Amino acid sequence: MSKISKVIARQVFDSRGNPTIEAEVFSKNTSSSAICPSGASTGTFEAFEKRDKNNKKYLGKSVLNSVNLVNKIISKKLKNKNVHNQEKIDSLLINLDGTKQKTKLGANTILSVSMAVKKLSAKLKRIPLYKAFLVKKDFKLPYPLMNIINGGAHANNGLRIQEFMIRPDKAKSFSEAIRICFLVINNLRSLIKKKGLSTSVGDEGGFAPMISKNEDALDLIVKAINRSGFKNGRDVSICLDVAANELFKNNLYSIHSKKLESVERSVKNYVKIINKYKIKSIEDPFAENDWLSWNRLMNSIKKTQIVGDDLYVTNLERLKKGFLNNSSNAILIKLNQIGSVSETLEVIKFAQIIGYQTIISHRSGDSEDTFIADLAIGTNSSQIKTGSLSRSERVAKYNQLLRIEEELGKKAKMNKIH
Ligand code: 2PG
Ligand code: MG
Repeated sequence: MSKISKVIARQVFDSRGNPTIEAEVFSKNTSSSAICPSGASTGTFEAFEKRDKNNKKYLGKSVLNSVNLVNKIISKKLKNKNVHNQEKIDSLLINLDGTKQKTKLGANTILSVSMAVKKLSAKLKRIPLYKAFLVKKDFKLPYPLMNIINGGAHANNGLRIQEFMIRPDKAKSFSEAIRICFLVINNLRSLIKKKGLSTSVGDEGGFAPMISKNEDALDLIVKAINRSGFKNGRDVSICLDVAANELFKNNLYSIHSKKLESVERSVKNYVKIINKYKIKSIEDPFAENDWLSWNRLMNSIKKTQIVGDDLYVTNLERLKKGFLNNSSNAILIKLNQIGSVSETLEVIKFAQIIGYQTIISHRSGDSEDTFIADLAIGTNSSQIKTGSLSRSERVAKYNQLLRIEEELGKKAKMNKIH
């Protein structure tokens, strides 16, 4: 047994330059730290992100109260607790908070400590972090869902859809997966340049050219895939995150153009673009409470992966509801949507039992912390969504996966995607 001696926290900054919390957990002279990420297009049912609303010094965005909570209260509570008993530590923190959405302590406060505990436990056991989760052998690498064009709330170009991603289905290794994405991204950059558009990037590292039609973005991506010598829909697949919460008004949606349209029309248009662009995965095609429309889409498609993000918010109760409603066949996993490592693992376990694909995800405000790269492997998740091959906070996760692939050597295999 290794006992926690103290926990300290500090305010650091995320990739958007906003304050966030880093916790550091100590056991004698050894320590591990973790940084909490932060979303922009957040679901209503996500656990609460605590910020100092009244502190004008940081425009109400600082997390100094959370830092205080860790230093003054959480540290005392966790002192002498066994660092290897993650579930016990997480439930202590959850009970200390005592609210449904972690509004008292803040999910960001709790999660930073929870992740740091997990890291310290692995460090003290002298095992790599990816070996400290659910899978104990036959580790598999996830396919990257690489976000190469940013729109929606992550850019200011007017694109309806938030994320246009590619998945290198042809890849037989993770390094090959990255090479394929690298080629497509470089060809995409040339194509965007040729059009006289900006090649600057959005929050998640994808290009954010001033185009506003979804189909223009999709055409550019298909061209880039072809130019790279790959076949769209076979070697490389296009995947989308619509983030439809942001495009929902009076039971109508403005997904396919600025004009609001009925669910029926939206479904028809989805089927159209799925066929035309051989789209393999769509995340949040409808709003977080519009269960019926999700089911409608599921009944209208055959093979497409339908991913619940804002719909489930990594919450077991919502996932169960979605399963009964046949809302999707995959779930996006974000640690800070629920606020602790143990609860996240519970959701992943359940999702895999019911046959859902699990996709581990970053947030649009992220950091140099690479926890999710290890989590993807350690939970046998088939995919990871962590931005483009640009911006160090995104690339850090890919680099960590490359390191793990190297460490696994000949035993390294890619996961399966259906
Ligand atoms: C999403 C995420 C991550 P945000 O919607 O899936 O890409 O964005 O962190 O802004 O919620
Ligand atoms: Mg999403």
